[in-house]
This record gives sequence, C-alpha cells and structure tokens, in this order.
Amino acid sequence: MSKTTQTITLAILKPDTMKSGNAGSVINMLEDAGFKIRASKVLKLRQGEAGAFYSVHRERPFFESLVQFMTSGPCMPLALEHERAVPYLREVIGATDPSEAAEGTIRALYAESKERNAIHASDSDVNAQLELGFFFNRLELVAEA
Ligand code: FUP
Repeated sequence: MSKTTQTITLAILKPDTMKSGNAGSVINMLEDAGFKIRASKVLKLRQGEAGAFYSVHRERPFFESLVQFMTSGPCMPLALEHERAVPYLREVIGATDPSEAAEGTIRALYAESKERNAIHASDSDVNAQLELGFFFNRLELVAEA
C-alpha cells in the first residue's frame, strides 16, 4: 500500500472527454470505484493557465501541443475523496499512454493518445494539494461528511 495521507485529490476531465460526451460515463466510473465528489466546475483554461498548470513539463517537446489541447474546449476539474485518494485514482485512470493502460481503466476505455488521454489525476500528495488549490478555493471544497 502506498504511503499517503491525502484523502482528496484532483481529477480533470479533459477537453476530449467533454467534447465526446463521455463526462457522465467517466463520473459514473469514478463513483463506482468509491470516490465521493467534493467539488466540481466546468471551465475553459486560457493559455497562461494551462501553461502554469503543466509548468513542470515546460521543456518537454509535447508542451505546446499539450497546452493547445487543454485550451481547446471546456474541461471539468473534480475534487475526489477516498481514503487513499492519490494512488487509488492513479490506478483507476490507468497509464498515461492508453495502449499501456490496464483493462477496465478509464484511459483504456476513453483515451485516444498520450495527449488526448481523457483525464488528469494528481501524482503525489503534495501535487494534489497544489492542484486542488489551483482550481478550488476553501469554500468550494466540501468538507468531509
Ligand atoms: P500523467 O501523470 O499520467 O497524466 O502523465 P505525465 O505526467 O507523464 O504527462 C503529463 C501530461 O503530458 C499528460 F497530460 C499527458 C501529456 N503527455 C503528452 O501530451 N505527450 C507525451 O508524450 C507524454 C505526456
């Protein structure tokens, strides 16, 4: 079991998922997996915001294309609660490259490519806190029931 203390993590339903009408199906999968939705919104990222969100990848060859994709339409950030929120959401979404994503994962079902890969999930407790703060303020994050 991974060491984790973070019970809320960030997912983003990416523009491909919103455009193809798969948001509801993906949310069903997240709820069936046991996540509770603690915050959500629909928004369209601007270039500077998408660039800031993915700033660790600034030097990577795919960065500009990724920013272009992430600003191409609305996306849906979600705050998701689970006792092992961060590692468990990573399991449920599957590998970055859909051709490597395990059967039954969200990316195996809905991702088209490494870029258009349906959903984002924070990859560490520290990043979950930073990324939740990027999209939601304290009032918007519903406290644990
Ligand atoms: P993940 O954490 O699974 O989303 O994947 P990474 O941290 O490896 O990738 C960060 C983002 O870059 C993801 F949105 C996918 C995107 N990416 C590409 O667009 N092309 C690549 O070749 C690799 C990653």
